[in-house]
This record gives sequence, C-alpha cells and structure tokens, in this order.
Amino acid sequence: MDSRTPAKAVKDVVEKVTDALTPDVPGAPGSAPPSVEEPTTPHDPLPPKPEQGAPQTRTPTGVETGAPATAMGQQGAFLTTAQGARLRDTDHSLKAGPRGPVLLQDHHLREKITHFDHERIPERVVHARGAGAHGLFTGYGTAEEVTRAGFLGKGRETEVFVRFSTVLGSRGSADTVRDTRGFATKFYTDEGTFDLVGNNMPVFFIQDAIKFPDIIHAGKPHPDREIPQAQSAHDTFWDFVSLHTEAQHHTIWNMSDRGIPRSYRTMEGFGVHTFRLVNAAGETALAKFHWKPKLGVHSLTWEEAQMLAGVDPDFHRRDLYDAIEAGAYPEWELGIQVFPDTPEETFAGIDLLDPTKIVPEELAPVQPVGKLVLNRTPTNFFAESEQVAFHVGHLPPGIDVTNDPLLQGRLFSYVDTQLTRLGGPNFSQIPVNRPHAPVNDMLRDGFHQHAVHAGVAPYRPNSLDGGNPFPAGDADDAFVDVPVRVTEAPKVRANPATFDDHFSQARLFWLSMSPVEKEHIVRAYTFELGKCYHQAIRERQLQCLANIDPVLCAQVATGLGLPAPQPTVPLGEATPSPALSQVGRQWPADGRMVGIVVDPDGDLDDVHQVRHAVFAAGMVPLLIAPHGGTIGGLTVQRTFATGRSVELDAVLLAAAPAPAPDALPARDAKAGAAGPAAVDPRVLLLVEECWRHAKAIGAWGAGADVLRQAGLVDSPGVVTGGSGTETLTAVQQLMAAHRVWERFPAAIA
Ligand code: HDD
Repeated sequence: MDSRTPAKAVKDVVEKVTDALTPDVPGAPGSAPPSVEEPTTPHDPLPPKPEQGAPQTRTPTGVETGAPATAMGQQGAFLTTAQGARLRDTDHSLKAGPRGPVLLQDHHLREKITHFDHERIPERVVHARGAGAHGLFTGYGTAEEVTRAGFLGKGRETEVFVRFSTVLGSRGSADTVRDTRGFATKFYTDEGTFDLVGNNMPVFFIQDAIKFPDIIHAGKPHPDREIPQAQSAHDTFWDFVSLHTEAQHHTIWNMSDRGIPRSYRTMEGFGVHTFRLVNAAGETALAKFHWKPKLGVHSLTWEEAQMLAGVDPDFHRRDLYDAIEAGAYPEWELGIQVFPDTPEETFAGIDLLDPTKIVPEELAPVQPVGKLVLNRTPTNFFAESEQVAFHVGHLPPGIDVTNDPLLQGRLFSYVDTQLTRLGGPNFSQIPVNRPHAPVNDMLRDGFHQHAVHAGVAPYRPNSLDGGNPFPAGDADDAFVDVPVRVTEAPKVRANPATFDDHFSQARLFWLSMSPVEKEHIVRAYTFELGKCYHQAIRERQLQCLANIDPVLCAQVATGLGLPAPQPTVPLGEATPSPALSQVGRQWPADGRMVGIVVDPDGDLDDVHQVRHAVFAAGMVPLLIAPHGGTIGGLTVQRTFATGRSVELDAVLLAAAPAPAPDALPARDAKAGAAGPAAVDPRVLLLVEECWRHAKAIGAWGAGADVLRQAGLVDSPGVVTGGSGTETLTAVQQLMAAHRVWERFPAAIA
C-alpha cells in the first residue's frame, strides 16, 4: 500500500517525468539554453516514454509475467463490478420485493447487460473466419546477402503470431469449405513489426486493388437472400470470374485440391507479391516469399470436406490447437525466390509486378531463410485471434514494396479497415498488436487511447521536449524507402500489356497436375458450375476452360451436358512445374491421426503396444470403441457414435465388434463379402469411408473379419499383419505418400 498522500504521490510522478525529460541535452526543459539556433540539432535521443515502450514483462496477450497488477485483465478471488467493488449476488436483479418490478437503480444489472450488449465487434470484411497461434521464428542467416532485415540473421529468434483463415465465410462458417486460405504472420522484430499477409495460393484473382470490392461482392453470398454461405459455387462468383478472365489462374487453384487443405499445418503460404529487398550496402533485389510446411502439402477429398462441414465445422481450428497442445508443433520454413532488380522488373519473361503470375520454382529455386514453429495457443480467442490487425505496410528495414498495383492498394486498405473493425486509430496498443520494438511516435489521443503520454510537444521540431523524438541517422538502422526511379509517364488508368495474358499460367498449373489431381479439378468445376442457375454463365466459363486446356474443357462440358467450345486464344507450350503437384512425394508422419478400432473382448495387449508405437512415431492414436470410459486401462477417445472416419489419416482394426444395440439398422454386407453383416455397421461405414477417401487401412487378428465383411481384402492400401505393430509399420509406409492414390480412378492422363 502506498502510504504517501495523493498530493505527494502526484508530485513524485511529476518529478519523475520531469527527470526523464531533463537529460543533459541542449534544448531540454531545465537544461542550459541551446548553444545553436536550430532546436532540433541532433543529439542523443531520450529513452522511450514509459507508456510507449514495448511490453517488457508480459506477453502480447497480457499474460502476467511479473508486471504490475494493473496490467492484468482479471485479479483477485472475488467477483467485482468493473470498478472493483466486491459483489454478493450476480444472479438476481434488484426488485421491489421478490415479485416486484426491477429497479432502475440496479447499477450492477445495467453494467452487466450494457457490457454484454456491446460485446461484438464487426467481423472482418474478408477473412472473417480464422484461428491464430503464437510461435517463434529463427533466422538462418542465409538472406544476409540480399536483405539487412535483422530478424533473418543467423540464429536470431523473433516471436510471431500467425492467423489462418478462409476468405469468403462469416465468422461462424465451416473451416473446410472450398476457398483460398489466409496465412498472415506478424513478426515482432526488434526493428519494428513485420506483417507477411499472405495466402495458401501464390496468385490472386485481380491485378489491381481497385477491383477488390468487385471480386469480393461477387464471391460473398447473394445480396438478396444471403446464400450460399462460404461458397464460390454460385452464379455471381462464376459470372465475375468468367467475364474477368485475369481471375482464371487463381480460380483453377481454388478448384484444385489446394482449395480444401487437410490442415493449416499442411498448407504452403505465399506472400504473392514481389517485394524489394535491400542489403546492408543499399543494393536491392526483388523477391517472393514462400512458407513450406514440414509435413508436406496435403488436402482433403471433396467428400471429406463436405462431411466435415457437418461433422466438425471447426475441424481446422481444432486440428491446429490439438496439435500444439499435444506437442506436435506445426513447422514451416520461410524461403525466398530472388530475382535481379532490373528496370523491366521481369524474370524469364514473367512480369514480376503481375500478381496473377508465379515464377516456377524450377526456374528460381526457393531458398530457405528461416524456420517458424507454432508452440502456443491463444489464451483468449477474442483478445488475440479476433483483435490481431495485420497490415502489408508493416515493414522492417531491409524489406520494401514494389509497384505491384495490387500491393499498392492493399497498403491503403489494411489500416483503413481497422478504424471500423477495432473502433479507432489506436489498435496498435491492443496487446496482440503491440510492437516489441520500442515505440516513440507522435500519434496522440483518439478512441481507446491507452497510453498516458508524457511531455508537451508531440510535434517536430520542438525545443520543449528536448527535441525528442529524433529522426534516426544513417547509422541508426532506420527504415529507408528505396529511392526507386519513377519513370516519367502520363497519368493513365491502364495496365502494362504483359498483364493481358490470362490463360498461359492457368494452363501451366493444369499441365503440372498428376492424373488424379486433374480429375479432382474436373469434378470441382463440374460441381460448382452445376450449382449455377444461369446457362450463359456456365457456357462462358466453359469458353475460359477451352482457353486453358481442351481436355479439361471437354470433361467439364460432359459433366454439365453442354458442348465443349473451341479455344479463342492460341494454347501455349507450357513446361510443367512438378513443384505444384502434391502427389508422388514422401512425407513425415508427425501429428497424423490414427484411429484404432477395439472391442472390450478383443486382444488388448496388442492394442497397448500399437498405441505406444503410434506415439513413438510422432502420431496421435485415437481409440474407437463401442462405448466410452476406459477399456483394459486405456481411455476411449471416440465411440462408434462420436467417431467418424473424416478426422483420421489411417485406421487400424484390432477387432470386429458385433453390432451394438444402439447401432444403426443393420444392412447386408457389401456385394462379394462373406455373408450378412456380423460387424457393427458403424465400423463398416468407418472403414468404407476410409477406403473411399484413399486412407491406409490395417487389420490384424479378429480385425481382418471387418475387411472380409466390407469386401476390402486385397484392395490397394489395405494391409494385414501378424501383430498390431507389424500392421502399423506397413500402414505407416502407406501414409508417407499421404493417400493411397491408386484408389482414385485416374481417368485423365
Ligand atoms: Fe487482404 C484481410 C490476404 C488482397 C483488403 N487479407 C486479409 C487477410 C489475409 C489477406 C490473409 C486476413 C488477415 C487477418 O488474419 O487478420 N489480401 C490477402 C492477399 C491478397 C489480398 C494474399 C492479395 C495478394 N486484401 C487484398 C486487397 C485488398 C485487401 C487487394 C483491398 C484493396 N484484406 C483486406 C482488408 C482485410 C484483409 C479489408 C480484412 C480484415 C483486415 O484486412 O484486417 O483490409
């Protein structure tokens, strides 16, 4: 308890502030008059004002780590009002007698209800649905030749916050819809915050930010009935992209398996635009940023995505948090493609300012520059994931923008949107948004101002606050805008001619796909266009597909029952880029989900061993049993009622449980099976779905009976073993390829 009188306490504070503002520098209050005429003559800057400094003793989320108690949102054991008065009752309003009317004087009731009435803030106009996590970025030092950004230095560790999102859906929409995913990273570097606000696709629908409202109005639900939610499968979307053909490259990425990622952990990320890097000598290079997931790039099947939207609409959010809490920390490598900074700003004939184009990795390899590990889930969803505010203009020294017209418009939009969403210009003071670098700005007042700024002169030049704050000099690591030459040209509303090619890279993407991925793309277009009501829109999109590839167009046209048009542009010779395909590579099994179907009467010793082996391989075992509780000392994670195939990457059958009384009505076994169903139909359904979704299936002992009942003996990717661990080893080998691809009928070569 402070024993000083209030007046004395105020006096102490004033003295403290005055001391801080009175260094032995010319021009500071109380110091000798300046010896030079100009009050802003450079001299040592003052220390940051206390309220403006980086959070020193607490995390960006406000978690207490030794800070004064006032820094914490909640303290003490007793329920209080917002003003700290202890309360005896929060369940009954103050009334005139137990049956009487509520009294207006009930200030606790009014405070509680008023605060509740204002709990919601506007959701993001795009990317409203998302989930974030904290982590650590470690630089490799490999980028030092091209950028002086300190956080990329060898061994340098920087705290980060990452938010993943869908684009079109509202805050409460499902995670697994077909859409682009946001991948936004906030690096709290000691040279200022760097936001890399990217997507899981390397290209964008439009080349100029002025069209962003158009593409989003087209993709969002129809304005009259506000349906469909979080979907591109509707007329307005296809109307726009078929008329506005520069969207065709991004659209084919959405129609590919990239539009339905298996997990945030298995997504690539892209900065999309070309950025300009500056090294310590002031030399520049152009670069594109890439995130490469350690677990590889994996997707759902379309049926899985649709089922998950009902079975577990929070699937990606849950998967992210479960993985982090299980210690299976998601990891990515940050890489850069580097190009010479020539006046043309092109590479291998590709215009680097056109955000609808990629530079294939085979032409410009992605060079790793650091590693990201997500290792902490948010303490409070609203405070962190909802209030985090990214901005493409948050750049540290060493990274600068280019003239990409999409990037230029984004530089305006990201601050502007926070003014409405976060209620004013002080959103950088919200804990998750606070820079970890010292802040000494001259921004003052405004809604939700939390700083108690000392000093009297938030302007420059000044002599009253000792000239503080001072501009950094050449040796002070300041952000310097690269003095790029701006060519003298007339003011026009126009694009360069190189932006006119809208189909060649969509074709490059199509030709880079494996047969099974091509088939998925055909099905996606057929589904989405099949959901459109207007025939003219379908026909116009088919014309776009003809300009990408005749086989793609013919297949989709067949599905729609329409004639396939001829191309209206010459089809270029594209060299496929194998890096774009997800098929044909081997990946680690870390963090993958393995279901183990058990029966209380089965061989549980083997189940114990298999569970250990699954853990030892860095994967997560989920025990699936007829009932909850424990079986043989093991906790049951899913029952036949709550478990569904879609959350598994593989299934192991340790038993063939008989139909339980609460099972769905029994049905006959699959054609060709050994006889009428003697296995619980929910187990048969689970195995059938795993088979249909090309997941590895293993069985041993009595479990092999399930395969016989399901008619899956000797199917590709279905293995049996003498023991549980032997079966797991075979299943693990299959999982390295992610799916048993040969199960899909790969019709399109
Ligand atoms: Fe954007 C949010 C990514 C173009 C305007 N954008 C937003 C988010 C991501 C992206 C990941 C969510 C950030 C978060 O989690 O809070 N946006 C992109 C990418 C683009 C892009 C990769 C193209 C390469 N965006 C773009 C344009 C404009 C915007 C052209 C406007 C001219 N974006 C916004 C926004 C949002 C946003 C309205 C909504 C919420 C927010 O900013 O904070 O300002």
